Amino acid sequence: MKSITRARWGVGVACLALVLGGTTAAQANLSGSAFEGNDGNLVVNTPGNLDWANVPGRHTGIDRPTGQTDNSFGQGTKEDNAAVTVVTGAIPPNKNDLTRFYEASEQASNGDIFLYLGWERLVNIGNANLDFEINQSATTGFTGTASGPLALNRTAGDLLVTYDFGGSGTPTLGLNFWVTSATGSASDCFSANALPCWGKHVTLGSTTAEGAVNAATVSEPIAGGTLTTGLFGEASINLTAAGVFPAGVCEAFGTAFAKSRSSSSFTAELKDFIAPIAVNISNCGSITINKVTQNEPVPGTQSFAYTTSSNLTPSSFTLNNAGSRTYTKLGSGTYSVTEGAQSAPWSFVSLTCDTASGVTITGQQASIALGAGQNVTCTYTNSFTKAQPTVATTQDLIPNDNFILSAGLGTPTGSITFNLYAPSDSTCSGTPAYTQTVTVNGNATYSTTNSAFHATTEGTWRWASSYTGDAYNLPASSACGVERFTIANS
Ligand SMILES: [Ca+2]
Ligand SMILES: [Ca+2]
Ligand SMILES: [Ca+2]
Repeated sequence: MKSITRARWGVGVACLALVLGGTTAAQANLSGSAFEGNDGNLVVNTPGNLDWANVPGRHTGIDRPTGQTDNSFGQGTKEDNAAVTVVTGAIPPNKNDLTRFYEASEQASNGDIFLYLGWERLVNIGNANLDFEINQSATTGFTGTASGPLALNRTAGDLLVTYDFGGSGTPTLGLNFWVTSATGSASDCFSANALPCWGKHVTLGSTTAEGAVNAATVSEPIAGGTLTTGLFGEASINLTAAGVFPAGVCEAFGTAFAKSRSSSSFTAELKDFIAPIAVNISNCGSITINKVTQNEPVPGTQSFAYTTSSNLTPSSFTLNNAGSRTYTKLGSGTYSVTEGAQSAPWSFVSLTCDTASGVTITGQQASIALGAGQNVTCTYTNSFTKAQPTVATTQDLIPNDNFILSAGLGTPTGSITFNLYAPSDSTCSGTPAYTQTVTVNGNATYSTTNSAFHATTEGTWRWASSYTGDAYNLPASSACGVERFTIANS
């Protein structure tokens, strides 16, 4: 039903265009837009305005180099064909050889969605008849290097912007919607006699759209260089005024491509194309949730579950104590966003949203009746009570010992064994807790080199060390516990 409504509306606009078409005030932007869409150049002429050189969100499609590797539609492909064939080879000299196209879109402060389109061609052959196809979904495999058969992935409501320039004067801009058996009947087709097809053609009037082709050499600030007369065309379209975005309905177009027609006839053969690029033309709103924790910083993360009553995606996520998350491309509808249960020491402080329009806040829940194109930002604030950490300590030490060998005859040899006994062995008679043997070479002080054994058991630890003696010296020992230390934890 939607497409039928659009088709009827289009008839009225077509009549209107006949009246207004010749009276378009040159170089005035569309009402509500700052884009210089009909001055036939790419640079800003009036400070504060936008043009291709500075428009935000500009997307660029670049064709393959002209010549034998350029690809185009072949075998009589026409606009209504969803099944197309891609061939390679030079574009015939009497057909438009596209080189690049530009796209940008924005939502004006009055809520209207504006679409800006630009094209460039290699040679000025006079007429320029081309179309921009703008689809909701991408076609798999439709890339700059595609060749052979291709099935264009068209969805009901997809857009075809027609751009017909007769070689001088103002281009004629038009719009068709893709119609399927789910949204219309064969009588809704503009040219074809079977579904699916492009629906009734709407000629866009001067309050809805404007465009121009360069009538003199202009600079090309994006690609560099200049473009001589007739090599550049642009258009600015108020898609909302053109009926693309019916009130209260969220729609999003994600891909666009440009193609040249052989003549001004809608059913003329398609020739050159520039492969699709990703775009983001949408009237869909968004909900942004900010999470604020008072008295930051706080280590760790806290989880919040957001319950939803409709297609809020994702349905849940984890935020840091301070963080934000934006849900985009939401249709009109009511969304419920709820902070999950707070457990001690966390406590809920407040929930606010930046607009009261359509928003009802109950406790920790925001119920948002989101209108198409409406953006709402909500902020949760919570707080926490500082925790009192508990403390426990343990001590250990790494023991070492010295053995001073003196008064030995000659240069004593042999070895010294150091033994350390745990507190449970007060007579140094069992197995040592730690032992080390060092080689003796003369009268000197010998030391252990322990760095790994830790004494931790509470009580008194005892050393007992002994020298082996040699051919000139008798053995010698230190008595058990002459050297000792005590670990006390209380
Ligand atoms: Ca311009
Ligand atoms: Ca300009
Ligand atoms: Ca091409």
